[in-house]
Amino acid sequence: MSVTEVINPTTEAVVARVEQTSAEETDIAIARAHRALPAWKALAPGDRARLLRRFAEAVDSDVDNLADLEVRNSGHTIGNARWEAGNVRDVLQYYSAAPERLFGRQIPVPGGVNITFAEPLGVVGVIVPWNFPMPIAGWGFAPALAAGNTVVLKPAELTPLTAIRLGELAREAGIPSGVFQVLPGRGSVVGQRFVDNPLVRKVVFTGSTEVGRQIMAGCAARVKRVTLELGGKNANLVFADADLEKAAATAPYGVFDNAGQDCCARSRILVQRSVFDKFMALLEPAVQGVVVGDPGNEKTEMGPLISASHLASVSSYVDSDTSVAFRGSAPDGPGFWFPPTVVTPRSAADRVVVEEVFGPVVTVQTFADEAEAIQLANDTEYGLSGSIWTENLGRAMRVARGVEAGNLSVNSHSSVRYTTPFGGAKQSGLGRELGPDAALAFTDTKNVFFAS
Ligand code: TAP
Repeated sequence: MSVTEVINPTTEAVVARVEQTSAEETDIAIARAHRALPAWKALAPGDRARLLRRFAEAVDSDVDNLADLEVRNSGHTIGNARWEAGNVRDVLQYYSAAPERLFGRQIPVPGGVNITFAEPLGVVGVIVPWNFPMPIAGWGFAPALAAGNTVVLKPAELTPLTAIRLGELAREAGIPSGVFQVLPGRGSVVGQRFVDNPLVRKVVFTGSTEVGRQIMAGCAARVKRVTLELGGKNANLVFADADLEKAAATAPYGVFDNAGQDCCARSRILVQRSVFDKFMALLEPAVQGVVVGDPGNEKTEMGPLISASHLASVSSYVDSDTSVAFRGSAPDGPGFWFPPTVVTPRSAADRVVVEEVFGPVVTVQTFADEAEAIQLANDTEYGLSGSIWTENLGRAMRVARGVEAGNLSVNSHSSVRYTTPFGGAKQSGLGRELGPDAALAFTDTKNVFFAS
């Protein structure tokens, strides 16, 4: 039995030791999930809905504990961590309405009638990254369970604690044995079995584009359904006619939230040239005002990075050649700290402009007009999210239609609302999560002809 030490990124102390699930144990759990299917699927929709609501209530009564675990395991600020636990509750509540709304259709045909049924797929494997352990898990398992599937979930090796607790809460809420199982372990072991074991009928993967490609290839070999939520290099477009004070005051939170470890981080600010100086003058105090420190403190706005190796990776983007405009602060001492950093790159080909840094580093470039703004925003292999700041509604509409990304916000940095679809274009992903159709995406349409 191999055991992983879970490290607190704020103190570098070991907070837990977690047993890793082996490939054989993963197969046993998948077989258990497969055996649990018929009863879960046959449950009256209203009863499945009631169990999901009980699961939501169990999460609600454990929000403070879950949040505390996330602060210690992931270094998330306590305010964010409470929101994240609450998001799992809300997503469960939202999809608890789905079992009773998975309608088929009745289609008139010659000689009889056709009826369609939304049938659950079977066992669904959910693979979660370390940056948002709770919400990303919930966005997968809640609609999958609602549609009558059973779920095996693999948290990231670095951040398994809240997922393990969610598994316990599901059991306490009465979710039947085998219906929702959390399997901590390595991606190359547990995650790979989700891809390779034929009893798993769909893989929901959130993580890097590189691993996503491998998952997609593995699923293609078995004609297995797959949803991919991958990386981002998102633009924050600020036009001269925008409310510049608001755009500058909120820009740090659009990129430095969760220490920039966010696929939706607006890590490329693109400003109309005529207001560049004014915008930078407003941005500097906003960046220096970001409160970086102990994530357990209610006033803290940004905590540490997840690990020593991730700190080394983020640091590699800012060296003595990098043109740093200004920086915020970060504590000394133990912990994987990196200060909020604003870079004015020398070229659009610089690594820091092209690659997903996944840390608190933002580049600022300029554009002349709408056409160049759209061209720069699209000059990336990614297409996940982005923001457009302008007071001109027509421009907002034109630019939103022109930017190739799955989720855009006008005069806001909001990215994910569980009531609306979420997902990426280009190399940012495949398929959509959340929104009113997500439970349906965990079903297959069965078409039955009845001769009259
Ligand atoms: P990855 O290294 O891709 O890991 C993501 C998950 O996949 C982890 O649970 C990992 O397990 C597992 N995994 C690794 N190799 C695997 C394999 N061969 N087969 C199956 N599973 C495997 O990403 P990360 O570094 O944790 O997360 C950061 C990335 O996620 C960023 O690119 C970020 O943009 C992206 N992200 C995207 C979104 C959305 S919604 N689009 C949201 C959050 C994050 P281990 O435990 O072994 O690492």
